[in-house]
Amino acid sequence: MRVQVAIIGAGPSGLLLGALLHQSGIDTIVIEQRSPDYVLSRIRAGVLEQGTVNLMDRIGLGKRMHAEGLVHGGFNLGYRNTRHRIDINKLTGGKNVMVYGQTEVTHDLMDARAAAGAKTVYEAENVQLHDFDGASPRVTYTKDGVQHEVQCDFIAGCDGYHGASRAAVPAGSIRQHERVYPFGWLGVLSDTPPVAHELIYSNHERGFALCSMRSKTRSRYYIQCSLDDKVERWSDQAFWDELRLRLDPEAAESMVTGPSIEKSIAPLRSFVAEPMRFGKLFLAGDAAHIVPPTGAKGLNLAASDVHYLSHGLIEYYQDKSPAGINAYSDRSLRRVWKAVRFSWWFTSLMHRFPPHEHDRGEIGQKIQEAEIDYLLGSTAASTALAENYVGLPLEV
Ligand code: RFL
Ligand code: PHB
Repeated sequence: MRVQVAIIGAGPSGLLLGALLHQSGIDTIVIEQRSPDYVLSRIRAGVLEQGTVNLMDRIGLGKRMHAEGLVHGGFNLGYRNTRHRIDINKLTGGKNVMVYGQTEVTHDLMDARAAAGAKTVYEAENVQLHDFDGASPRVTYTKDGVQHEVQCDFIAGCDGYHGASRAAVPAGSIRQHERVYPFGWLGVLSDTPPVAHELIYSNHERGFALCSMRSKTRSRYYIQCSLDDKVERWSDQAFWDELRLRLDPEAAESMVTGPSIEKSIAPLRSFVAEPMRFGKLFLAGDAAHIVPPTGAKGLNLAASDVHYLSHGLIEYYQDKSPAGINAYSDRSLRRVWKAVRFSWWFTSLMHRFPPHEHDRGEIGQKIQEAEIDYLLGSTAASTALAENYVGLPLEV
């Protein structure tokens, strides 16, 4: 088989890229190693920036998102038993975020791709990338015991942090930057009404907690946990008890608990691979970079990568100009590094660090508290937080 662009991975970045290219008449195949149900069972992001919302609108998939998504003009910082509202709408001159789960975004993209009859292979095994440094890239995979080969002009590596695409790049051609944080997040999804109308990010001496949601009847909560913690150690009751201890009295009092429908632990890391292009292979989304979830930036960065990459590829096919694809890596990385900085900063501000951590101990804790005090008392500092939270502008 031959296509113009072979896309590896049917997460948000792969499916979004597929939709944007399809809209411009560019022929693609999406090759995914898991089943659609497996992809949809991963509970991840919940907060979309305006730029991500605009992309969904641009491909005609905004209808359900606007009907079911929740528009938030602010969020709360919990600190010393008090909730402080960050009015992101006012501080950014009218910008908001949209609470609409990654599962729903992926669902909408999968349905649209199927309806358009675009080529998608699920449960592809042994996906391998070949000759992307030459004129004729290829992707091979096995499906139901039969080996297949796809010839293409370009390969988009949208297969996440553990995927085959970045791993196919020779070690000498790629620089990798990484920080692993000394804690993880234990997350619970439950069919209970959210504790508050907007998100609460809570800095607490027992550890960070986040109250988020998927709808008015479905909540998503996280608590900071140690890296060696195990999900099996946390009964639902133990989770609710610990979460309650980390919230202000009003939130603790009004929290509605119920059985968890998903419970998982995620480690936190910052990671960037540079560059994001190797000959005819482009990396996008988590395949190229990871941020800790505190700033809600991962999915939104995947969307901005795909925005730049789709522009470059469309320009290549329609105007015969390689300018956009040549600029892709630098353009994306400028935005990526700013989100890496913001996510690192917000993570450092909100979590409890082990005392032996570099630059922590008692003085680190005191500096963290001074910074929160400063943030809550300074319009300039709150504006910087709000500006980053709603998402920095996309270059055109
Ligand atoms: P994905 O979603 O990992 O999708 C990659 C796809 O590639 C497939 N794959 C392969 N396919 C073929 N061959 C191979 N060898 C393959 N290896 C892997 C995988 O099965 C998968 O289907 O990457 P993508 O598309 O780049 O999307 C990135 C986002 O998923 C990620 O950045 C966000 O979920 C991060 N994130 C958040 N981002 C936000 O913008 N806002 C949030 O509120 C937010 N909250 C979160 C998060 C991530 C979290 N976890 C669990 C890490 C909360 C959490 C807890
Ligand atoms: C979520 O709802 O899963 C979520 C929201 C905000 C974050 C991270 C995760 O910063």
